[in-house]
Amino acid sequence: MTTCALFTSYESTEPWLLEFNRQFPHLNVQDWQHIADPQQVKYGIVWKPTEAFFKRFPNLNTMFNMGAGVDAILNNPAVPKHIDIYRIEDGGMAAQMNQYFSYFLLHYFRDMDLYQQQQPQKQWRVQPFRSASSFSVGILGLGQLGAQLAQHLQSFGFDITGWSRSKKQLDGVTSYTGAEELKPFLKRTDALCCLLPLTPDTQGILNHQNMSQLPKGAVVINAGRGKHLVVDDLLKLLDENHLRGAVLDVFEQEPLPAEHKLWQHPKVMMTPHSSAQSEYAPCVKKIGNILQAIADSKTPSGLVDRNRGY
Ligand code: NDP
Ligand code: OXD
Repeated sequence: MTTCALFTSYESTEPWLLEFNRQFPHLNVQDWQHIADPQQVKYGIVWKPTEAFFKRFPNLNTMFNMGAGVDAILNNPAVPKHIDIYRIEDGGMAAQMNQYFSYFLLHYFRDMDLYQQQQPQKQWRVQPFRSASSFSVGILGLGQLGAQLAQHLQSFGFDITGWSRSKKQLDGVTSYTGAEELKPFLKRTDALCCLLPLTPDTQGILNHQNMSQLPKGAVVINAGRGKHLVVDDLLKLLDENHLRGAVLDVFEQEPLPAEHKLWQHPKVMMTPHSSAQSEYAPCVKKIGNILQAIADSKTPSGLVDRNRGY
């Protein structure tokens, strides 16, 4: 029987174990601390595993990251280099990202920030009409989450573009690729949505040089990783009124320290890394199906390319 060791750093393993048992009763998924014979364990199902986990299971050869982003696991020196890492593709997160970005994009597109400022002044003033097709939403990263967001946002009639490493053929989406197409992409983007993985190539991509290419009055929404953003560059562009506002879900240090200046900034809206969470049922289904594919000697998708960093 396949034994899998389950490790979670932020919550009880119980709901995951129940879901594995419900969907895949033939798999022996156990809390990592309760496994009687750690030597025979080859599979780990983890979120931010500690060194103790790898010490306990010296014969691991495959790991499932219980989230989409693998930056933490790839940067964890305790993770042996020979282990195959699979990540969660979608796992219920795409629908949540669609809700999250829709909410904030409509906030700005329908001038809710301006009406919020008008209300305490008792100002009855209708902001000028703007057609949805003139509002350009640019998505950094057209992967599992970004591509589904690009499709979803079309129902609002926005002009949708995306930037990725490889060219995409997505209905209604203008695809930009590579460093040379970043500038033209940014120049036409009114709302920049970041859904990139954090890699050496993407770290700090939301910097002054790039964000100042956005048209005056643009907004930035970052749900990728905190290290994509250079916070001081963002604050400068907001304070100079080049940018209209920003929404941040992810931060270099999480939880964001109480003394951080971002908490107080009037043009910044923040959420505590809550834009999309791994959902038990779809994530367990993905992991179970990958284990089955491995057992059948098939090549499942979701294998992380360590050289690319995602
Ligand atoms: P994918 O790996 O499916 O997609 C990544 C996309 O980024 C791809 O389109 C890829 O291009 C593009 N990309 C990567 N590197 C570059 C580069 N150097 N230049 C241009 N494009 C690049 O990831 P997901 O969509 O599943 O997730 C994206 C990220 O979202 C995660 O890594 C994580 O950081 C974040 N996330 C945040 C959550 C939150 O709660 N805040 C929840 C879930 C995810 P190509 O297609 O050509 O390979
Ligand atoms: C993820 C996340 O990467 O929750 O899945 O950020």
